[in-house]
Amino acid sequence: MSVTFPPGFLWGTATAAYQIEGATRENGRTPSIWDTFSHTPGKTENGDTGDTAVEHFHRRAEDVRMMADLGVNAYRFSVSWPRVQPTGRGPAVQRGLDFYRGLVDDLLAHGIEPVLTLYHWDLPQELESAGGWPERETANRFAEYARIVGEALGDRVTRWTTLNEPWCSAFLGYASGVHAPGRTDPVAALRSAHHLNLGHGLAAQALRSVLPARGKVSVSLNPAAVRPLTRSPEDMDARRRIDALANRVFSGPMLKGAYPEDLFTDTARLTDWSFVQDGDLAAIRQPLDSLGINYYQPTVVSAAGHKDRGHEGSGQEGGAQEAGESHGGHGASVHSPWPGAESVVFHQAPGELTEMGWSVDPTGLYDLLLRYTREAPGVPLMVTENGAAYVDKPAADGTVHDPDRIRYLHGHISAVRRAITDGADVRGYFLWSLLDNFEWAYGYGKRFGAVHVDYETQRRTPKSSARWYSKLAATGVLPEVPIG
Ligand code: IFM
Repeated sequence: MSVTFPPGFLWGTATAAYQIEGATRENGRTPSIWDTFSHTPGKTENGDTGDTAVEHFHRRAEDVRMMADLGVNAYRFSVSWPRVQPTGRGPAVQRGLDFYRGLVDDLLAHGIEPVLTLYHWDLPQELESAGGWPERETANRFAEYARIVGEALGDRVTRWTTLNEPWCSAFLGYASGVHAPGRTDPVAALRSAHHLNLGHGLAAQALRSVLPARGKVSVSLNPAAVRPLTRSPEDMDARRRIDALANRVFSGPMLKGAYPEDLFTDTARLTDWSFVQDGDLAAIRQPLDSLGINYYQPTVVSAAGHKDRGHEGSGQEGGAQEAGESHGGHGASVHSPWPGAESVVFHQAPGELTEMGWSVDPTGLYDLLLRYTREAPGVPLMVTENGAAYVDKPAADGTVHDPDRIRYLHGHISAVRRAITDGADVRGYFLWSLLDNFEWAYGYGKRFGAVHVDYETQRRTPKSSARWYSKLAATGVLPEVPIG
């Protein structure tokens, strides 16, 4: 029986500014925390940086034409804050805004809906030097930047996302230090989580004050599909702790206007949370026009004492959803990204692994879609990231075959369809990623693209998964997985 999606479903691809644009010193752009971090010896694989990335800044028109050839009807991209507002305060740089206006116009001219993310991790370095996300002022700065971009592009962009994966910004950036700015201070991470929440709420309000009535505001979270290793009370408690730190720390204030009490208890020896001020929770809980879910793999946890069966308690490898887990990757850090839950042990979920070492398990996506259907009633969902890294090598004739990725996508997109059948209001799916790109601390070694990039020549070659995805986008019917 064919697997069919509702008419009007968005079939998109996704990228982020620092991972693809390059041109980091052009037109007045100043360094972001990722420029500083990637230029610091030892922080990224091979010392890779986003200086050149895949030259999207200069190949924008070609890349949009390629998307149009693939037939996708949406494109999720992020705006580089330091390209638009180099110091993170004050007036915008017109040439920075012009780049994104041109991109949006190109997309619209090809019938591709722009889905704009304001923050995909590239904080202007100047704001980090002034304290970064642990400081409240950064949330105010973010709201000002949101207003600037909203005013400039609100006439042509309908779908807006405030933050991408604030968990990574707070806990990989400030606790484990495997992401920029590379700090290892658990209290700074908790403060950052709150100020990212506040920044989301203030930015949502700023956007709504300048966007036309059709403007839609969202946020993309990377919730962990956390499973206990066993049903023992200890393992169930490990699950609860990680659920609080990975998921409810954001969904609590954003959807319910409150932090979970157990999070306060679990972190009481670190902080009294007095940085949460009167009025903050009301500011954070803003109506959402949709909720973005990014998903890669499930997270299996147990209480301490299971080290024989699991990975080290830092949770850097093989456990927490997507990045919680192993974004940081290449092994430099021994600091936990889980303040107050450092003793929890992370286990590899069973099954096939991608090149990231992440397990292929679409049921985690299904579970999350049904969970957020319950927790955010009436709020449509979008899968704003899903995909996999594999070793994709061009064949002698130049073609790139990636059957593993097709199988991964087929399994996960089938899970989305099952979730819709079971009551989830999912309106779109965005494949991560359009192009092979800079995979943060892993550098260019991990390829997530549906389109292969030869990093020497910057030549783009759609992989077989891109062709497969294009059939899906054209018909709304899930194509079979080719044999062999
Ligand atoms: O490349 C990242 C992206 O920037 C955020 N989500 C996960 C992707 C794969 O690791």
